[in-house]
Amino acid sequence: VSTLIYSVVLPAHNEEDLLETSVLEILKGLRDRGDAFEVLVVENGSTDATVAVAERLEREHPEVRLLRLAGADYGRAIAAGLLAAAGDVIVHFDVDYYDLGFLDEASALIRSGRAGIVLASKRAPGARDRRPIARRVLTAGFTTAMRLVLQMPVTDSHGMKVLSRAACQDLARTCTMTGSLFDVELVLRASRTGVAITELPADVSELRPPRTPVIPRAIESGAGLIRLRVLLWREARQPNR
Ligand SMILES: Nc1nc2c(ncn2[C@@H]2O[C@H](COP(=O)(O)OP(=O)(O)OP(=O)(O)O)[C@@H](O)[C@H]2O)c(=O)[nH]1
Ligand SMILES: [Mg+2]
Repeated sequence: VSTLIYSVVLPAHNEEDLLETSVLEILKGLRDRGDAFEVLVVENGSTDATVAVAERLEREHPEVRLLRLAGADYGRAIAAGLLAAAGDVIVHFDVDYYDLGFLDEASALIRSGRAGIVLASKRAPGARDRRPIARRVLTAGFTTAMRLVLQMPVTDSHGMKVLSRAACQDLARTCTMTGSLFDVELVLRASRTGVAITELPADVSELRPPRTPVIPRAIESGAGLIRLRVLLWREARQPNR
């Protein structure tokens, strides 16, 4: 069995238009770099041809593995990808947002042991966020809420990140939040257990316009934040649950 360096976890839901281009670009980038890797496409709940596209990619490229779960859920997909990953360095990309330059910089920090998680932050000094204004405002509000409600030690936990498998796989197993709150829970639990977390400024331009309207998105995030707050309070009161 060869030792994998990278596992790229790529959650995919209704991505028939972008999946192939994104996977091919990621494959090319990593093949050029020369380290052994796998790309885990984690699909759930798609109603378009995503599964057919992913199955074909899996047949044609030995590095591609498809995981399928029931029921659309971003958080559960990421969790499953982290748990299935065999590489020492886990890279979480989105189908519409990935950056091999970030992978290089972040994985150097992970491989040297200087960080356990490296986040691409849309809110860090020097970040460039070219998404629509409504998304940027939402992110700014969510960052403030995370810091106030959860004492979150970082400015952004969504989107691209690189993680040390040794530091994060057990943690991922303990995280129960679904949807977009999974990332928040993982980063928070990691910081609470002493995993070193570094943020690099992100340069974000997504490959397509947002798919969820901003108000439902804000409600989902806000409600999730409250659920996570309550979960952590309950845990603190019954530590041996
Ligand atoms: N497996 C899985 N992947 C998902 C799900 N929802 C989104 N994704 C994937 O997560 C990544 C980001 O999804 P987007 O729909 O672009 O979400 P976003 O950019 O956070 O939000 P929008 O601004 O609303 O588009 C993409 O790779 C999607 O395919 C889901 O329910 N299940
Ligand atoms: Mg998007």
